[in-house]
Amino acid sequence: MVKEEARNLFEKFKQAVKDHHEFFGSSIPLIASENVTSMAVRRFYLSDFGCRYAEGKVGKRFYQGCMYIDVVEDVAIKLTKMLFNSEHVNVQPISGVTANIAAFFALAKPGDKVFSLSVPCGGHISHHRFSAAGIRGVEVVNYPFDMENLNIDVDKTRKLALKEKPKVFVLGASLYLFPHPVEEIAEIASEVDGRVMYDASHVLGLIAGKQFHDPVPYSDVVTASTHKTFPGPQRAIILSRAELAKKVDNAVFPGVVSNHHLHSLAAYVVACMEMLEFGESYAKQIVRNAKALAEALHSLGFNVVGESLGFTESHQVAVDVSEFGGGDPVAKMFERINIVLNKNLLPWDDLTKTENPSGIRIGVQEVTRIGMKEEEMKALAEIMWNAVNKKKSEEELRRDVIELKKEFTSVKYAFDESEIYAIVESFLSEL
Ligand code: DSN
Repeated sequence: MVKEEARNLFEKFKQAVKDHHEFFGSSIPLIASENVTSMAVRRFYLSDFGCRYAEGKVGKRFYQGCMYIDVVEDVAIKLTKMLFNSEHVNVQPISGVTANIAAFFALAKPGDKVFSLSVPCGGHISHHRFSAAGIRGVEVVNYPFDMENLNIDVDKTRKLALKEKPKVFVLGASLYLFPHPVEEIAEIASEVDGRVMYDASHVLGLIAGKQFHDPVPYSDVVTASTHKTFPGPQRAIILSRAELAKKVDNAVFPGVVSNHHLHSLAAYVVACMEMLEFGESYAKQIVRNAKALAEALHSLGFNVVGESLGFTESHQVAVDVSEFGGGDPVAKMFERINIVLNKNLLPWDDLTKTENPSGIRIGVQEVTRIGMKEEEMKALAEIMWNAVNKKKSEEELRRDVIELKKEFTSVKYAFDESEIYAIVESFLSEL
Protein backbone atom coordinates (compact mmCIF):
# COMPACT_ATOMS: atom_id res chain seq x y z
CA MET A 1 0.00 0.00 0.00
CA VAL A 2 1.54 3.31 -1.07
CA LYS A 3 1.84 5.79 1.76
CA GLU A 4 -0.63 8.66 1.78
CA GLU A 5 2.20 11.17 1.60
CA ALA A 6 3.46 9.61 -1.64
CA ARG A 7 -0.07 9.58 -3.07
CA ASN A 8 -0.47 13.26 -2.27
CA LEU A 9 2.84 14.04 -3.91
CA PHE A 10 1.76 12.11 -6.99
CA GLU A 11 -1.49 14.11 -7.16
CA LYS A 12 0.55 17.30 -6.95
CA PHE A 13 2.78 16.02 -9.75
CA LYS A 14 -0.22 15.14 -11.98
CA GLN A 15 -1.72 18.57 -11.44
CA ALA A 16 1.57 20.29 -12.28
CA VAL A 17 1.93 18.27 -15.50
CA LYS A 18 -1.63 19.19 -16.51
CA ASP A 19 -1.17 22.86 -15.60
CA HIS A 20 2.16 23.06 -17.43
CA HIS A 21 0.62 21.76 -20.66
CA GLU A 22 -2.40 24.02 -20.33
CA PHE A 23 -0.16 27.03 -19.65
CA PHE A 24 2.05 26.42 -22.68
CA GLY A 25 -0.99 25.57 -24.81
CA SER A 26 -2.35 29.07 -24.22
CA SER A 27 0.94 31.00 -24.11
CA ILE A 28 3.27 32.65 -26.58
CA PRO A 29 6.64 30.86 -26.10
CA LEU A 30 9.56 33.18 -26.81
CA ILE A 31 12.50 31.61 -24.94
CA ALA A 32 15.30 31.73 -27.52
CA SER A 33 16.79 28.38 -26.48
CA GLU A 34 13.62 26.30 -26.74
CA ASN A 35 11.50 24.83 -29.48
CA VAL A 36 8.63 22.47 -29.98
CA THR A 37 9.11 19.06 -31.58
CA SER A 38 6.75 17.51 -34.13
CA MET A 39 4.52 14.57 -33.26
CA ALA A 40 6.72 12.36 -35.43
CA VAL A 41 9.81 13.34 -33.41
CA ARG A 42 7.88 12.67 -30.19
CA ARG A 43 6.81 9.20 -31.41
CA PHE A 44 10.44 8.16 -31.76
CA TYR A 45 11.28 9.78 -28.44
CA LEU A 46 8.92 7.31 -26.80
CA SER A 47 10.39 4.24 -28.50
CA ASP A 48 12.12 1.29 -26.80
CA PHE A 49 15.49 2.87 -27.56
CA GLY A 50 15.06 4.89 -24.37
CA CYS A 51 15.38 1.67 -22.37
CA ARG A 52 18.69 0.56 -23.90
CA TYR A 53 22.40 1.10 -23.60
CA ALA A 54 24.93 1.63 -26.39
CA GLU A 55 28.36 2.54 -25.06
CA GLY A 56 31.15 2.93 -27.58
CA LYS A 57 30.98 3.56 -31.30
CA VAL A 58 28.94 2.21 -34.17
CA GLY A 59 30.10 -1.38 -34.74
CA LYS A 60 32.25 -1.33 -31.59
CA ARG A 61 29.92 -1.61 -28.61
CA PHE A 62 30.36 -3.00 -25.14
CA TYR A 63 26.88 -4.56 -24.88
CA GLN A 64 24.93 -6.96 -27.06
CA GLY A 65 21.64 -5.97 -28.67
CA CYS A 66 23.01 -2.86 -30.37
CA MET A 67 22.82 -4.01 -34.00
CA TYR A 68 19.81 -1.84 -34.86
CA ILE A 69 20.96 1.01 -32.65
CA ASP A 70 24.15 0.98 -34.74
CA VAL A 71 22.05 1.58 -37.85
CA VAL A 72 20.22 4.46 -36.15
CA GLU A 73 23.45 6.12 -35.03
CA ASP A 74 25.04 5.62 -38.44
CA VAL A 75 22.01 7.25 -40.10
CA ALA A 76 22.18 10.12 -37.59
CA ILE A 77 25.84 10.71 -38.45
CA LYS A 78 25.22 10.59 -42.19
CA LEU A 79 22.22 12.93 -42.08
CA THR A 80 24.20 15.37 -39.91
CA LYS A 81 27.01 15.32 -42.48
CA MET A 82 24.45 16.04 -45.23
CA LEU A 83 23.04 18.98 -43.30
CA PHE A 84 26.33 20.56 -42.28
CA ASN A 85 28.90 19.23 -44.71
CA SER A 86 31.30 18.40 -41.91
CA GLU A 87 34.30 16.08 -42.19
CA HIS A 88 33.60 14.36 -38.89
CA VAL A 89 30.45 14.12 -36.77
CA ASN A 90 29.83 12.90 -33.24
CA VAL A 91 26.15 12.66 -32.30
CA GLN A 92 26.58 11.35 -28.76
CA PRO A 93 26.73 14.39 -26.42
CA ILE A 94 23.56 14.52 -24.38
CA SER A 95 23.54 18.32 -24.02
CA GLY A 96 25.25 21.47 -25.21
CA VAL A 97 27.32 21.82 -22.06
CA THR A 98 28.43 18.17 -22.33
CA ALA A 99 29.50 18.86 -25.92
CA ASN A 100 31.44 21.94 -24.81
CA ILE A 101 33.21 20.06 -22.01
CA ALA A 102 34.23 17.41 -24.55
CA ALA A 103 35.40 20.08 -27.01
CA PHE A 104 37.56 21.76 -24.36
CA PHE A 105 39.07 18.38 -23.48
CA ALA A 106 39.80 17.75 -27.16
CA LEU A 107 41.34 21.16 -27.83
CA ALA A 108 43.02 22.40 -24.65
CA LYS A 109 45.10 21.43 -21.65
CA PRO A 110 44.69 22.77 -18.11
CA GLY A 111 46.30 26.21 -17.86
CA ASP A 112 45.86 27.00 -21.57
CA LYS A 113 44.32 30.33 -22.43
CA VAL A 114 40.95 30.49 -24.13
CA PHE A 115 39.25 33.54 -25.64
CA SER A 116 35.49 33.75 -25.21
CA LEU A 117 32.78 36.40 -25.03
CA SER A 118 31.76 37.70 -21.63
CA VAL A 119 28.26 36.65 -20.55
CA PRO A 120 26.77 40.19 -21.00
CA CYS A 121 28.20 40.24 -24.54
CA GLY A 122 26.50 36.93 -25.27
CA GLY A 123 28.95 34.26 -24.11
CA HIS A 124 27.31 31.12 -22.70
CA ILE A 125 28.10 30.09 -19.12
CA SER A 126 29.85 26.96 -20.43
CA HIS A 127 32.42 29.19 -22.16
CA HIS A 128 33.54 30.32 -18.71
CA ARG A 129 35.39 29.17 -15.63
CA PHE A 130 32.23 28.42 -13.64
CA SER A 131 31.20 25.75 -16.17
CA ALA A 132 32.76 23.68 -19.00
CA ALA A 133 35.86 25.85 -19.48
CA GLY A 134 36.53 25.73 -15.73
CA ILE A 135 36.06 21.96 -15.64
CA ARG A 136 38.92 21.69 -18.17
CA GLY A 137 40.96 24.14 -16.05
CA VAL A 138 41.62 26.63 -18.83
CA GLU A 139 42.14 30.33 -18.23
CA VAL A 140 39.41 32.41 -19.89
CA VAL A 141 40.16 35.83 -21.37
CA ASN A 142 37.22 37.87 -22.71
CA TYR A 143 37.27 39.12 -26.29
CA PRO A 144 37.39 42.87 -26.74
CA PHE A 145 33.86 43.85 -27.78
CA ASP A 146 32.81 46.59 -30.18
CA MET A 147 29.69 48.18 -28.65
CA GLU A 148 28.81 49.99 -31.86
CA ASN A 149 28.81 46.91 -34.07
CA LEU A 150 27.65 44.64 -31.23
CA ASN A 151 30.34 42.16 -32.20
CA ILE A 152 33.88 41.00 -31.48
CA ASP A 153 36.45 43.73 -32.13
CA VAL A 154 38.75 41.98 -34.61
CA ASP A 155 41.68 44.44 -34.52
CA LYS A 156 41.83 44.55 -30.74
CA THR A 157 41.44 40.75 -30.65
CA ARG A 158 44.45 40.32 -32.94
CA LYS A 159 46.60 42.54 -30.68
CA LEU A 160 45.46 40.72 -27.56
CA ALA A 161 45.92 37.30 -29.17
CA LEU A 162 49.52 38.06 -30.15
CA LYS A 163 50.17 38.88 -26.49
CA GLU A 164 48.11 36.13 -24.78
CA LYS A 165 48.55 33.33 -27.36
CA PRO A 166 45.25 31.56 -26.66
CA LYS A 167 44.94 27.91 -27.65
CA VAL A 168 41.20 28.12 -28.30
CA PHE A 169 39.01 30.90 -29.71
CA VAL A 170 35.40 30.25 -28.71
CA LEU A 171 32.75 31.76 -31.01
CA GLY A 172 28.96 31.56 -31.02
CA ALA A 173 26.75 32.96 -28.29
CA SER A 174 23.56 32.81 -26.26
CA LEU A 175 22.64 36.40 -26.96
CA TYR A 176 23.36 36.22 -30.65
CA LEU A 177 21.99 38.89 -32.98
CA PHE A 178 24.71 39.18 -35.64
CA PRO A 179 27.11 36.54 -37.02
CA HIS A 180 30.59 36.55 -35.49
CA PRO A 181 33.58 37.26 -37.76
CA VAL A 182 34.57 33.61 -38.06
CA GLU A 183 36.98 33.92 -41.02
CA GLU A 184 38.87 36.77 -39.35
CA ILE A 185 39.13 34.95 -36.04
CA ALA A 186 40.23 31.75 -37.82
CA GLU A 187 43.00 33.76 -39.47
CA ILE A 188 44.13 35.14 -36.10
CA ALA A 189 43.96 31.63 -34.63
CA SER A 190 46.26 30.32 -37.34
CA GLU A 191 48.75 33.14 -36.58
CA VAL A 192 49.06 32.05 -32.94
CA ASP A 193 48.64 28.30 -33.48
CA GLY A 194 45.21 28.28 -31.83
CA ARG A 195 41.99 26.48 -32.70
CA VAL A 196 38.49 27.78 -33.41
CA MET A 197 35.63 26.26 -31.41
CA TYR A 198 32.23 27.55 -32.50
CA ASP A 199 29.21 26.95 -30.28
CA ALA A 200 26.35 26.95 -32.81
CA SER A 201 23.64 25.94 -30.33
CA HIS A 202 21.42 28.95 -30.89
CA VAL A 203 21.73 29.17 -34.64
CA LEU A 204 22.06 25.51 -35.68
CA GLY A 205 18.64 25.47 -37.37
CA LEU A 206 19.44 28.70 -39.21
CA ILE A 207 22.74 27.24 -40.43
CA ALA A 208 20.99 24.03 -41.52
CA GLY A 209 18.46 26.20 -43.37
CA LYS A 210 21.27 28.26 -44.94
CA GLN A 211 20.08 31.55 -43.41
CA PHE A 212 23.04 32.29 -41.11
CA HIS A 213 26.78 32.48 -41.71
CA ASP A 214 28.13 28.92 -41.98
CA PRO A 215 31.00 28.46 -39.49
CA VAL A 216 31.85 24.87 -40.46
CA PRO A 217 34.52 25.61 -43.12
CA TYR A 218 36.43 27.95 -40.77
CA SER A 219 36.11 26.15 -37.44
CA ASP A 220 38.11 23.26 -36.05
CA VAL A 221 35.22 22.16 -33.89
CA VAL A 222 31.54 23.16 -33.96
CA THR A 223 29.43 22.18 -30.96
CA ALA A 224 25.66 22.60 -30.84
CA SER A 225 22.60 21.59 -28.93
CA THR A 226 19.84 20.29 -31.19
CA HIS A 227 16.72 21.87 -29.70
CA LYS A 228 16.85 25.64 -30.19
CA THR A 229 16.43 26.89 -33.77
CA PHE A 230 17.10 23.26 -34.74
CA PRO A 231 13.78 21.71 -33.72
CA GLY A 232 15.01 18.39 -32.40
CA PRO A 233 15.02 16.65 -29.04
CA GLN A 234 17.25 17.91 -26.23
CA ARG A 235 20.76 16.61 -26.98
CA ALA A 236 23.84 17.86 -28.90
CA ILE A 237 26.31 17.21 -31.71
CA ILE A 238 29.97 17.95 -32.38
CA LEU A 239 31.21 18.61 -35.91
CA SER A 240 34.96 18.66 -36.45
CA ARG A 241 37.80 18.47 -38.89
CA ALA A 242 38.77 14.87 -39.71
CA GLU A 243 42.18 15.23 -38.03
CA LEU A 244 40.43 15.89 -34.69
CA ALA A 245 38.03 12.95 -34.95
CA LYS A 246 39.84 10.68 -32.50
CA LYS A 247 40.36 13.41 -29.92
CA VAL A 248 36.71 14.49 -30.11
CA ASP A 249 35.34 10.95 -30.00
CA ASN A 250 37.51 9.99 -27.01
CA ALA A 251 36.57 13.17 -25.19
CA VAL A 252 32.90 12.29 -25.66
CA PHE A 253 33.17 8.57 -24.85
CA PRO A 254 34.51 7.59 -22.40
CA GLY A 255 35.20 11.23 -21.43
CA VAL A 256 31.80 12.73 -20.67
CA VAL A 257 29.19 10.28 -21.90
CA SER A 258 28.56 6.62 -21.20
CA ASN A 259 25.19 5.73 -22.72
CA HIS A 260 23.85 8.51 -24.87
CA HIS A 261 20.05 8.49 -24.52
CA LEU A 262 19.07 6.51 -27.57
CA HIS A 263 15.40 7.47 -27.71
CA SER A 264 16.42 11.07 -28.29
CA LEU A 265 18.97 9.91 -30.88
CA ALA A 266 16.12 8.25 -32.83
CA ALA A 267 14.04 11.42 -32.45
CA TYR A 268 17.03 13.48 -33.65
CA VAL A 269 17.13 11.44 -36.88
CA VAL A 270 13.54 12.47 -37.59
CA ALA A 271 14.34 16.12 -36.86
CA CYS A 272 17.26 15.92 -39.32
CA MET A 273 14.88 14.63 -41.98
CA GLU A 274 12.50 17.49 -41.26
CA MET A 275 15.30 20.01 -41.58
CA LEU A 276 16.55 18.49 -44.84
CA GLU A 277 13.03 18.87 -46.23
CA PHE A 278 11.74 22.09 -44.64
CA GLY A 279 14.84 23.71 -43.10
CA GLU A 280 15.30 26.45 -45.65
CA SER A 281 11.72 27.76 -45.65
CA TYR A 282 11.53 27.43 -41.86
CA ALA A 283 14.79 29.30 -41.26
CA LYS A 284 13.85 32.04 -43.75
CA GLN A 285 10.57 32.65 -41.93
CA ILE A 286 12.34 32.71 -38.54
CA VAL A 287 14.63 35.53 -39.65
CA ARG A 288 11.74 37.39 -41.31
CA ASN A 289 9.71 37.10 -38.12
CA ALA A 290 12.57 38.27 -35.91
CA LYS A 291 13.11 41.33 -38.10
CA ALA A 292 9.37 42.04 -38.25
CA LEU A 293 9.01 41.79 -34.48
CA ALA A 294 12.06 44.00 -33.86
CA GLU A 295 10.77 46.65 -36.26
CA ALA A 296 7.27 46.58 -34.78
CA LEU A 297 8.58 46.84 -31.20
CA HIS A 298 10.86 49.70 -32.23
CA SER A 299 8.17 51.64 -34.04
CA LEU A 300 5.90 51.39 -31.00
CA GLY A 301 8.63 52.93 -28.83
CA PHE A 302 10.62 50.03 -27.34
CA ASN A 303 14.39 50.47 -27.08
CA VAL A 304 15.29 47.55 -29.35
CA VAL A 305 18.99 46.68 -29.39
CA GLY A 306 20.91 47.12 -32.67
CA GLU A 307 18.79 49.73 -34.46
CA SER A 308 21.62 50.99 -36.69
CA LEU A 309 22.48 47.40 -37.64
CA GLY A 310 18.96 46.34 -38.63
CA PHE A 311 18.20 44.86 -35.17
CA THR A 312 18.95 41.20 -35.92
CA GLU A 313 20.15 38.60 -38.39
CA SER A 314 19.10 35.64 -36.26
CA HIS A 315 16.04 34.31 -34.42
CA GLN A 316 16.61 36.71 -31.52
CA VAL A 317 15.52 40.20 -30.63
CA ALA A 318 16.97 41.99 -27.60
CA VAL A 319 15.19 44.89 -25.92
CA ASP A 320 16.56 47.25 -23.29
CA VAL A 321 13.71 47.57 -20.80
CA SER A 322 15.53 49.63 -18.14
CA GLU A 323 12.89 52.36 -18.44
CA PHE A 324 10.22 49.83 -17.38
CA GLY A 325 12.11 48.67 -14.25
CA GLY A 326 14.56 46.20 -15.85
CA GLY A 327 14.47 42.69 -17.26
CA ASP A 328 13.39 40.92 -14.08
CA PRO A 329 10.06 42.64 -13.34
CA VAL A 330 9.26 42.92 -17.03
CA ALA A 331 9.85 39.20 -17.74
CA LYS A 332 7.76 38.27 -14.67
CA MET A 333 4.94 40.57 -15.76
CA PHE A 334 4.97 38.96 -19.24
CA GLU A 335 4.75 35.52 -17.64
CA ARG A 336 1.60 36.63 -15.80
CA ILE A 337 -0.02 37.44 -19.15
CA ASN A 338 1.17 34.17 -20.80
CA ILE A 339 4.12 35.56 -22.74
CA VAL A 340 7.17 33.45 -21.88
CA LEU A 341 10.62 35.00 -22.33
CA ASN A 342 13.68 35.66 -20.19
CA LYS A 343 15.53 38.56 -18.62
CA ASN A 344 18.97 39.00 -20.15
CA LEU A 345 22.19 40.85 -19.51
CA LEU A 346 23.04 43.23 -22.35
CA PRO A 347 26.58 44.13 -23.47
CA TRP A 348 26.59 47.33 -21.38
CA ASP A 349 25.56 45.54 -18.16
CA ASP A 350 28.13 44.38 -15.66
CA LEU A 351 27.67 41.16 -13.68
CA THR A 352 26.26 43.03 -10.68
CA LYS A 353 23.12 43.37 -12.82
CA THR A 354 22.61 39.61 -13.17
CA GLU A 355 19.48 39.58 -10.96
CA ASN A 356 17.85 42.47 -12.73
CA PRO A 357 19.61 43.10 -16.04
CA SER A 358 18.70 45.82 -18.52
CA GLY A 359 17.30 43.51 -21.10
CA ILE A 360 14.89 40.87 -22.20
CA ARG A 361 15.74 38.34 -24.92
CA ILE A 362 13.10 37.17 -27.36
CA GLY A 363 13.37 34.17 -29.70
CA VAL A 364 10.83 33.66 -32.49
CA GLN A 365 11.82 30.15 -33.64
CA GLU A 366 9.05 28.37 -31.75
CA VAL A 367 6.22 30.73 -32.75
CA THR A 368 7.49 30.41 -36.33
CA ARG A 369 7.34 26.64 -36.05
CA ILE A 370 3.68 26.80 -35.11
CA GLY A 371 2.95 28.95 -38.13
CA MET A 372 3.10 32.58 -37.00
CA LYS A 373 4.19 35.12 -39.60
CA GLU A 374 4.91 38.86 -39.82
CA GLU A 375 1.29 39.83 -39.11
CA GLU A 376 1.29 37.95 -35.80
CA MET A 377 4.63 39.58 -34.92
CA LYS A 378 2.95 42.99 -35.20
CA ALA A 379 0.04 41.86 -33.04
CA LEU A 380 2.46 40.46 -30.47
CA ALA A 381 4.47 43.71 -30.38
CA GLU A 382 1.27 45.62 -29.72
CA ILE A 383 0.30 43.40 -26.78
CA MET A 384 3.81 43.79 -25.36
CA TRP A 385 3.66 47.57 -25.70
CA ASN A 386 0.23 47.71 -24.04
CA ALA A 387 1.59 45.51 -21.24
CA VAL A 388 4.68 47.53 -20.33
CA ASN A 389 2.67 50.75 -20.49
CA LYS A 390 -0.22 49.26 -18.47
CA LYS A 391 -2.72 50.27 -21.14
CA LYS A 392 -4.92 47.30 -20.20
CA SER A 393 -5.35 45.13 -17.14
CA GLU A 394 -3.29 41.95 -16.94
CA GLU A 395 -6.52 39.94 -17.24
CA GLU A 396 -7.36 41.69 -20.54
CA LEU A 397 -3.81 41.30 -21.81
CA ARG A 398 -3.84 37.57 -21.00
CA ARG A 399 -7.07 37.26 -22.97
CA ASP A 400 -5.39 39.05 -25.94
CA VAL A 401 -2.51 36.57 -25.79
CA ILE A 402 -4.83 33.56 -25.64
CA GLU A 403 -6.79 34.96 -28.59
CA LEU A 404 -3.59 35.44 -30.62
CA LYS A 405 -2.41 31.91 -29.81
CA LYS A 406 -5.77 30.24 -30.49
CA GLU A 407 -5.21 29.51 -34.19
CA PHE A 408 -1.68 28.20 -33.73
CA THR A 409 -1.95 24.78 -32.21
CA SER A 410 0.05 22.50 -34.48
CA VAL A 411 3.64 22.17 -35.63
CA LYS A 412 4.40 23.26 -39.20
CA TYR A 413 7.50 22.50 -41.33
CA ALA A 414 7.10 18.83 -40.34
CA PHE A 415 6.03 15.55 -41.90
CA ASP A 416 2.87 13.92 -40.74
CA GLU A 417 3.44 10.71 -38.84
CA SER A 418 2.59 8.21 -41.57
CA GLU A 419 4.80 10.05 -44.03
CA ILE A 420 7.78 9.98 -41.69
CA TYR A 421 7.51 6.22 -41.16
CA ALA A 422 7.53 5.77 -44.94
CA ILE A 423 10.47 8.15 -45.37
CA VAL A 424 12.56 6.61 -42.61
CA GLU A 425 11.83 3.14 -43.98
CA SER A 426 12.92 4.09 -47.48
CA PHE A 427 16.06 5.76 -46.15
CA LEU A 428 17.00 2.73 -44.08
CA SER A 429 16.54 0.41 -47.03
CA GLU A 430 18.95 2.50 -49.08
CA LEU A 431 21.85 2.00 -46.68
N1 DSN B 1 20.98 28.98 -21.24
C1 DSN B 1 20.53 28.67 -22.56
C2 DSN B 1 20.11 29.88 -23.28
O1 DSN B 1 19.00 30.28 -23.02
O2 DSN B 1 20.83 30.47 -24.09
C3 DSN B 1 21.46 27.86 -23.33
O3 DSN B 1 21.90 26.75 -22.61
